[in-house]
Amino acid sequence: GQPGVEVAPAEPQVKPPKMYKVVMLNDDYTPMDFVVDVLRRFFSMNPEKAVKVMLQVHHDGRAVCGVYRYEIAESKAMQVVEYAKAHEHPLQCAVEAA
Ligand code: TYC
Repeated sequence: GQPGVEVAPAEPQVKPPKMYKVVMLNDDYTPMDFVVDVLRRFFSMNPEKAVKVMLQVHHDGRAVCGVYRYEIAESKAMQVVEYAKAHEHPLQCAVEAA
């Protein structure tokens, strides 16, 4: 370029982290009220949203509860399954690339 004019090197590209969905799965045994409690407790949903998502899982077999970075998604999924196990419910969730 122009003599004596320094051009700063391009900044390294800062890319957003890959995101992962926590997906709640239906089963025939976990009580609806318990699923609503889980959605409120672990995914900070208000009562209306929690009921809506619970019914979506009940009718469609699955629904996305939230999208997070990998470590957070895995941690939420594990906490939900452990909490359900502690209450003797078979509730399951899965982590999938968003
Ligand atoms: N299908 C369950 C019932 O009829 C309710 C349920 C909803 C279970 C969502 C799991 O992720 C779930 N009691």
